[in-house]
Amino acid sequence: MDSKSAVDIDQLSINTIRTLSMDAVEAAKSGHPGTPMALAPVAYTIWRDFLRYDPTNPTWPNRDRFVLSCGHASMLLYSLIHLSGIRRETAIAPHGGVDQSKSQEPAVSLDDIKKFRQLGSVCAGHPEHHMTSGIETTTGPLGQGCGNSVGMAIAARWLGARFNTPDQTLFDYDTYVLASDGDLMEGVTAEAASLAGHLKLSNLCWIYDDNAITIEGRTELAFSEDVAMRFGGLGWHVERVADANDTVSLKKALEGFKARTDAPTLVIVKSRIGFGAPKKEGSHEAHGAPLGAEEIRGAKASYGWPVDASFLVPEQVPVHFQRTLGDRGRLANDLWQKARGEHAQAHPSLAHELTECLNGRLPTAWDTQLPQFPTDPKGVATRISSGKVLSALSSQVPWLLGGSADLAPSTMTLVAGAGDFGPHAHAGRNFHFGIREHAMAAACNGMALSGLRPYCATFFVFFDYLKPSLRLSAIGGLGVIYILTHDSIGLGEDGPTHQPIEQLASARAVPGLSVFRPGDANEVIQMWRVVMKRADRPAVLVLTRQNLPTVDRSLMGSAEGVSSGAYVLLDPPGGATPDCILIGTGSEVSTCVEAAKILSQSGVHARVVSMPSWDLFEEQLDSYKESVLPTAIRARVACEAAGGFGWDRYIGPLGRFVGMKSYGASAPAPDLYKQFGITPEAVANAARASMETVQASSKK
Ligand SMILES: Cc1ncc(C[n+]2csc(CCOP(=O)(O)OP(=O)(O)O)c2C)c(N)n1
Ligand SMILES: [Mg+2]
Repeated sequence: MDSKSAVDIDQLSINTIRTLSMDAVEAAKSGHPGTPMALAPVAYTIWRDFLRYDPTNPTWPNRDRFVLSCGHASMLLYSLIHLSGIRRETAIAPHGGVDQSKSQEPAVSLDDIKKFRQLGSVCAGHPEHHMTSGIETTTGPLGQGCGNSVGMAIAARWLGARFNTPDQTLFDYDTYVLASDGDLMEGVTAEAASLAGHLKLSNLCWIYDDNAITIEGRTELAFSEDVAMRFGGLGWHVERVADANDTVSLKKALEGFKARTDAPTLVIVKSRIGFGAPKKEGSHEAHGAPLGAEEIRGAKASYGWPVDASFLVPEQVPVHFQRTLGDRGRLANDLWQKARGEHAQAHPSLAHELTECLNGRLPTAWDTQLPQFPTDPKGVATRISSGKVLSALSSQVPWLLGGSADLAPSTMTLVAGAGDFGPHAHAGRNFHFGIREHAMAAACNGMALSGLRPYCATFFVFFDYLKPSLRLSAIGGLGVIYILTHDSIGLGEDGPTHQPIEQLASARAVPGLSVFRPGDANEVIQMWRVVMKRADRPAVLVLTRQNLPTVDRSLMGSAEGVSSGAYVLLDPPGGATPDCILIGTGSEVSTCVEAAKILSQSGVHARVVSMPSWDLFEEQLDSYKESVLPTAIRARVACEAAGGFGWDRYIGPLGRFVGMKSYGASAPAPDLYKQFGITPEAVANAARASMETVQASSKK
């Protein structure tokens, strides 16, 4: 190809991305055309010259990652996926293990693009990872993609340290991110950038679209910091490109990234939103609405494009993507597969471990080291029993790794002997995320997307600090394990700012999230068993600071009942029909057991149900649910040291809730339980009251 036609094909490719994006938004009558138009040359340069990506094998484990953090520019990504011919992959092996199916179907066809933003389309309004091959992570909430990318870069380092050998480099991928003003303004990005700078993640490159425009207008309305200086201060290497259309300078800047070995890179690129649109270029009007026929014709004319053609893909453009990105990616993938074969020959057990990890399976011996917890009236805090279980699991599952937001000594998440992950220690499995809960969760999403099984930990009250990323774990079906301790007023003296009230209801309201509040050490073991087997959804483990008695299982229901979400812990002696049901979770299970004893002294037969997980209980057959909570027994009490929101569904209109109606207070835990009336006596009284209500209502 001579240099003239080389220029032409570049321009043709860039303009194809632009026009596809404009046309799709126009057809959908909604969407964000301006940023794809402006960033087309940037994305194109990355994909043409840098990205190691095999479109025929989009889950190849050592592929470079491309993250569109400004997910509103989704048409940019769909255009790239379409033009580069990424195949649709049904992920039998979610992280590019051995068995993924090799479909010949495109992940995004031109027809799909024509159905942008319509029901059932693979081209959703914002990119959704679980829906479409080629989308590395779900983005749209600004800042999340930036946070995820730090986890992806961490995973590349960890996988490299674990599986590379002197002869075979199996993991050395880079992660590229496109980020907008909104991304850079979000707090999670600041946390993530700080962490990445500290960890010297030189395999991470963010490209900042410095277009000086957001929805309300020019960024000078709200954003006047010196971004380069900020990132310099965070330990990043900073490159600048004065014009997004200058692909030569872009290439140089990206080469600057490739050359760095000691810092992540930020490339600040000045662009004009809606590039080429006669009236809307450079204006916030190009951000989030169709351009309109007139502007589209004008923009197409300025590109030298047939003004009346829509969804036009010149046939040489996909061919060009094949010859650049495609050929480079296929070659790299072929070499990698060869290296993996040699790796398997030379290091069979390591290779086996890698296969298990990438296939999302548990090693055969994963649960062989689990501790046993004998009956103990004084008991142990669930954060402590959980820490023991975590250590036992870690010893068998190398890719179970994580850490806390500076609370490991409290959350019991430091695994002895597992080593620390740090700027120069990539094999470590204890992560120190710093006091950055939000970025911790966002990074864990990125780690989960890379084949690892991450956990992260903090106090339960700071659930709210990480919630936006947790929500994306749930939307994307990512098996991040959230270990959240100090779960109620039971934490005591730290007072109301640290005592969760509404967090349980809030967690239970998240679709696709498992929430557990185990009642004793043996429930903790069973909870972990369930969680480890469900890598396709996130889990929140709500654990106590204070000791809980370890229940005598020879007298009570087996803790295996945890796997059904709720189970009968204790029934009245002699098979008597219960007069009432007391439902407890976590620390209040033993309160309910004590209440049952009190009631029995006055001849009232109570059933005690331990209900560690609502969502798991909801998954059970109706017949099982009926066996635990028989409809006929309407006198019910739920006891939980939290707000009562949502409990009506289990206690019904005649039941009572014993728990918190306000924020807590600063005092020793036993005083607080008395102060707020969460005691066996209160539960017993509530049961009597509920029984009276039932009686009164049946007389009516
Ligand atoms: C967390 C979050 N807050 C708000 C929004 C709504 N929103 C979408 S894009 C955007 C800002 C647009 O400006 P910028 O990020 O610079 O993107 P550009 O228009 O330049 O592409 C906002 C506020 C969002 N997607 N995520
Ligand atoms: Mg902007």
